[in-house]
This record gives sequence, C-alpha cells and structure tokens, in this order.
Amino acid sequence: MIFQRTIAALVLALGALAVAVAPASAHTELKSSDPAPNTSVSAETFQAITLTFSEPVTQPEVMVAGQDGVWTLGTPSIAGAVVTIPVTTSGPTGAYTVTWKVTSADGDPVKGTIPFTFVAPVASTTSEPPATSASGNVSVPAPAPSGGIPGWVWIALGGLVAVAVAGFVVSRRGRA
Ligand SMILES: [Cu+2]
Repeated sequence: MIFQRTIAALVLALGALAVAVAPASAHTELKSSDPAPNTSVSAETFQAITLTFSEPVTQPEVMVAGQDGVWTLGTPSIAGAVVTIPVTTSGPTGAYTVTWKVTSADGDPVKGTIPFTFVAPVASTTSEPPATSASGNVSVPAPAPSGGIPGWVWIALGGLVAVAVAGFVVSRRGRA
C-alpha cells in the first residue's frame, strides 16, 4: 500500500515536471499567417504569403496548390520569426492550400497547411458566368437608365430650350 502510494506520488511529480518543462522544449508554432486560414484573398491584392512563428525559423519550404496545379513562388525571405514568400497567382477562383515547412530553432522540422479561397481576376473567368461576389471588392459599373440617356441630359436640354425661347421672346419685344 505504501509502495503504491509512493509510485502514485512519483507519477504525479513526473507529470508536473513534464508540464513545467514542456514550454521550454516546445517546437516553434505558427502564430499567424496571411492569408489567415479559411479566409479569401483576391488576385488584385494578393502578392505575398506571410508566416509569423513564435520564434525565429530557418529553411522555409512553401508551396501553394489549387485545382489547376501549383503557383510560382518567389524566394522566401526570413526576418527572425517572420517568413515572407512572394507569389504569382494563377488559376480560377476556388479552394487553395498553402503547405509550409520550416526548421525551428531547436533543429526540428515543423510543418502545416493553410486552406484559403482565391478569387481570380474577373477577366480570366470567361468560361464561367460571373459568380456572386463573396468578397464584395469587385466593382461593377452602375447600369445606365433603360432609355440609354441619363436624366440630367433631358434636364440640361430643357434648360437650353427655355433659354432659347426666352432669348427669342426678348428679341421679338426689342423689335416691336
Ligand atoms: Cu523541437
């Protein structure tokens, strides 16, 4: 009985020790990213992927894949815990995934994936009907009135006619 209690106490002590030591030996982790997971980015504004880790990293390997294959990526630059990768977007609107891998400060590899939605340029989606804009950042020119001539044109024309009539009347009075 005493032996069992001693074992139990030892296990508890070891458990507490493991919890206390864990933060110091943990791998680096991805704190934030651009694009953030499960967000949508548009072709007009998406120029680079940014990965922010909890500690400085080295040897980043990053890939972006969609239904039409992989994107051409620039050379990653590292500024301490932040990795920036220039991207050249391609492919249709849809689901894409960033797959990343880095080496953490303790030499261990850390990897993960970031799913996101890419919104392609409007001009490149000729084969598909325009989808309802989920991002809301696609500007559509306001349609002209059904007559094809804006209302202000009629107002301006009316004003011109009024001036012409008034001028005619004045000139007639001057002659009379
Ligand atoms: Cu580690």
